[in-house]
Parts: sequence; C-alpha cells; structure tokens
Amino acid sequence: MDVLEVASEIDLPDRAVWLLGDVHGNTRWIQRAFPAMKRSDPDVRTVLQLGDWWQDTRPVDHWAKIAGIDRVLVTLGNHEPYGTLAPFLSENPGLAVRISRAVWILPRPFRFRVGGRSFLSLGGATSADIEWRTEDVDWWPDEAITDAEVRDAISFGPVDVLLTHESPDATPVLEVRRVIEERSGASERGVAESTRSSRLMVDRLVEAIRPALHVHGHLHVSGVGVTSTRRVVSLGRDLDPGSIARLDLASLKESFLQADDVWHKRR
Ligand SMILES: [Mn+2]
Repeated sequence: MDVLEVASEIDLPDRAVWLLGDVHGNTRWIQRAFPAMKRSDPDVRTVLQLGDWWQDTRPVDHWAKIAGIDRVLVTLGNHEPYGTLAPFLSENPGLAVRISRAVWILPRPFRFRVGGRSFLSLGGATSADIEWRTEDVDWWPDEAITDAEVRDAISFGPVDVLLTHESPDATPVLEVRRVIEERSGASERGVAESTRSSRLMVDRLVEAIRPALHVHGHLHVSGVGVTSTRRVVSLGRDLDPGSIARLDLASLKESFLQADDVWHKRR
C-alpha cells in the first residue's frame, strides 16, 4: 500500500458531509452510491466512511472524481485487510494516511474537525462471524478495539461527533437492539460475549466523551435513536440506501437518502 501523504491534523471548512456505512469492497455499490450523492447534493466534497471498507482504491478515485468528492475518510471496521494495513499503521502512529487520490485511512483513534465541529474516529469491532473465518486470511485479531485505544480516545476529552464502526451496547436504536438480540441467540456463547464486550468498550467511550451525535456501522441496519443527551445513527450496508446520509454540520442532523435517490428512478 502506498502512502501518498500523512496528516496529524485535519480541519475542513465543509458545511456538510456524507456518511457512508459498510462497503465490503463492493465496487458496484461505490459506482452507484457516489453518483447518487452528487445528484442529491453536488456541493458535498467529503465522505466519512464507517468501516468494513476493504475496497480497491482505483474505482473509488474514479467515481469520487466524477462525483466531485475530494476525500473519503475511512474509520476502519472489523472486516479489513489488517495484514496489509498493520505495517503502515504502526509506521505512522496517530497519523491519517492518504493511500490514493481520495482515500484516507484514519488511525485508531483520530481526532479531526469539519465545519467547526470536533470529531473523534475510533475504528475496530469484534466479528460475530469468526467461526466462518480464517486467521490471517480474512480475519485478524487487530480488528478488536483495545483498552489502550479507548484510553487514548478518552484522553482527547469531549467531542461533538463520535464515529465508530462498532455499536454501543446501551443503544437507543431499536433496529440495532433487535439485531443484537437475534445474534446473541444465534452465535456461540463465547462469540456473543466477545461481541458484547466490544460494544461495552464503545459504551465506556461514549460516557467519557459525551458526543451530541454518534454514528456507526457494523450491524447492517439503518436506524436512529435518541437519549436525553445524544443522537445515535446506525448506517446500513452496501446496496442499502440506508447506508448513505447527508450530515449538516450546523444542526448535526442527518438526512438519509431514499431508494429513489440511489436507484435513480423517476418519481
Ligand atoms: Mn460489515
């Protein structure tokens, strides 16, 4: 993987960004999603991607250019090629790394600013499907959020927006709660416990940094929930219009694309 540029600070003037859920290396989805973003709001130049990216950069650069998107900031997920990523992440500790014209990989954790808002990105999650995966082929222990990463993230202090791949365990998003309950019934006990302890790490982070908005992927369902102090947005996965939302930075309100926006049907 080529390192084209590194940055210790990112501070963008953008007034809105796109939020994009799990991609899973689905180029067909990039080809669909980026033009849909342009049709919906051609002025938005930045995509914040919420993990399970594992995507070839060449088609991303191609479609980003066509869609007027300058950058994709990737919060890593669990399904990522950590075998390839680990060396250059450890060689560039704490730095955002640009690996193509548009694609930036964010370290765990990373703090940045957009439109006057403070963001904290913390990638990683524990896979619920490890029983079908092979270590160092399509699964790496590096996927898991570590105590040190959470401590590091907390040391940044409060932020406006938290970006994680993993969901909180104490989630107000009903769609996510339903998935967690189904999964903990379906998966092996040890797996259910380790996925829960991964979510509890996110709970700990949320309690410490008190974001007004928390956006995550991973559960492959879209939904929004609110608590007395924060708004939680779960994004869907590739081919789901519920994996794309425009975030207005003045109001911190998201608006999801609709099926017609994505599949470009006549209304
Ligand atoms: Mn996923």
